[in-house]
Amino acid sequence: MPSTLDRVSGQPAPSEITPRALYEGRRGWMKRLATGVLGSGLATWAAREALAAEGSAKGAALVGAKSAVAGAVTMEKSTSRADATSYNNFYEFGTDKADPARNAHTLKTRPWTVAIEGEVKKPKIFGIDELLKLSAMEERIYRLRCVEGWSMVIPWVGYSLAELIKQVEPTGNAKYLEFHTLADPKTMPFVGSRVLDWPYVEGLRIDEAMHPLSLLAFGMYGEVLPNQNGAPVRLVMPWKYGFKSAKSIVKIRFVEQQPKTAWVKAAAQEYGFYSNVNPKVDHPRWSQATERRIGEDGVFNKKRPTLMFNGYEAQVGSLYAGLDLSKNY
Ligand SMILES: Nc1nc2c(c(=O)[nH]1)N[C@H]1C(S)=C(S)[C@@H](COP(=O)(O)O)O[C@H]1N2
Ligand SMILES: [Mo]
Repeated sequence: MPSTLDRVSGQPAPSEITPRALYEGRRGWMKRLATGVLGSGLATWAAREALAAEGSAKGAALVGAKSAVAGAVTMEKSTSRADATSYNNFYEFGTDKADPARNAHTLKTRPWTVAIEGEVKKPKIFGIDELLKLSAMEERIYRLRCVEGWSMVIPWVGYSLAELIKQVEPTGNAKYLEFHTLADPKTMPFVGSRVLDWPYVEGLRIDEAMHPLSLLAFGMYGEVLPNQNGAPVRLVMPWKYGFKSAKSIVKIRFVEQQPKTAWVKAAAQEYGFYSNVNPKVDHPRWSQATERRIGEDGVFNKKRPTLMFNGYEAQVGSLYAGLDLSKNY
């Protein structure tokens, strides 16, 4: 059966997604990278098709019991593992969708620590094996909606971020969490490029972070996370645009002020702090009313209606009562 992956579909080009100045900065960077394939869109699609066909090597098993958290297991058909592990955004490894699968083999996921700092009574540096044992693993099947207009359905393995937060006992001053991800120029070829101000920093309000749907993920499809999907530990925020779901986390700071996230620094008028999925608030350069489900839609189609809070409104809507969502995008 031919792959149903989009080839020249409504996917915005990187030049549309990234602000022009940054894009031009990246163009310079890309010219300096002497890798024939990067320049050619067609070659890149072909490379990704090949990666998808191969499938990335299977990882060690990591299974979880079906989550009992309300809304955590959608009945929608999951995206194929091949697509979810070959069509990625992980800008530390490149800006084309095929780059992470091609380049992230250099990421060293052992040893790995996650430092918990700031406004907590029990700051601590957790080793990854300790984190893996901190709470029972659950399987959660979430929709993932990228701000670019595509979506997937992915079976993750992990536990609620709240389990980790409870262990470190936030102080009364902890209003926000700031997530720092690895920025290692030796193993990540685009760290040092001007695409973003590295490290990739993300943030959440503490009540958002404590919500039972906020997931600390270690695996997907019943296996440990492939590097390109954010090994060994990442966030998954199903009601927010995908870029809030920071990959390969090394530090979590509890802070009083709203964090300056990498995307807000890059283009605050396009990517807000909240970034809740919202079909009624368009991106300044494209509509957010509909989306393309990867592996499902035709080549040029973007026909699925996007749902308020990505379909998690019943669970998370109350977090935003009284907040003007068109101003707090
Ligand atoms: N560190 C880091 N995390 C990141 C990104 C990134 O570039 N760097 N991209 C984000 C974006 S835009 C999306 S859509 C999701 C994609 O996750 P997936 O590749 O596992 O589907 O990861 C997010 N997390
Ligand atoms: Mo994204």
